[in-house]
Amino acid sequence: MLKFYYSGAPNPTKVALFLEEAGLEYEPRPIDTRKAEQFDAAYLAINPNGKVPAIVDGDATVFDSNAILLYLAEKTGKFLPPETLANRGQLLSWLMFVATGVGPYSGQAVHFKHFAPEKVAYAHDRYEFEALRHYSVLDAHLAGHRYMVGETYTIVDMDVWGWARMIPFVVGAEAWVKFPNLKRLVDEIEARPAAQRALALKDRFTFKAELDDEARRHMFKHLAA
Ligand SMILES: N[C@@H](CCC(=O)N[C@@H](CS)C(=O)NCC(=O)O)C(=O)O
Repeated sequence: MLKFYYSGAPNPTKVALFLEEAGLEYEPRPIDTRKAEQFDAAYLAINPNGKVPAIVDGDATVFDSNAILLYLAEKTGKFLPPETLANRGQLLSWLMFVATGVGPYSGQAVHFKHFAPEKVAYAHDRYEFEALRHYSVLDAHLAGHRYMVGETYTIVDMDVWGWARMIPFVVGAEAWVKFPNLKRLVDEIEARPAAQRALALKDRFTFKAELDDEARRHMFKHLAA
């Protein structure tokens, strides 16, 4: 059975959404990143980048949430737009946009807003600005389209949901006022039973809650370097 290595963080949660939407059978394998389980040798053999999510599906090993979404969609034929070159171009463009823009800028915005041991105004402002700018690109696109690609619910919407649902934590809840179209999509997805099951997955195991010195040592390795 497909093994899903995950935590309750945004990138694993979008893969959980696909697995639940597609009704695929899978074995959840919790990786507690605050206890350094992402650096166990056995896990590094699956994801050499030492992050979640990853999957092992028979003899296929896939890491990085965006690669996993594309792999699973192609494997099942589910949650892809109608098969045209134009749709394929849009699908790849938006997937890469989330992978290289929305995800990393949101992650760094969270780091400098909530977790950095010292307040660095320049870094905080830059990443918050860029996270907001990326969300505004999504919002503008969704002003003219119900979904991100091809007017059907696809893996790109799941990909967007993974981070956009975290907007209050990333840049502050007041930002929703600026992104009514993105909020509409997030609310629509969040109301789906599959999304509720994906969100509940983290509660099946106990993950370490405290971001204490031990967790910081594992997750912010540059502090020791
Ligand atoms: N590009 C990767 C990023 C994965 C990532 O940053 N995962 C975070 C959780 S959302 C993680 O594993 N953090 C633990 C750590 O950095 O040690 C993806 O989209 O899967």
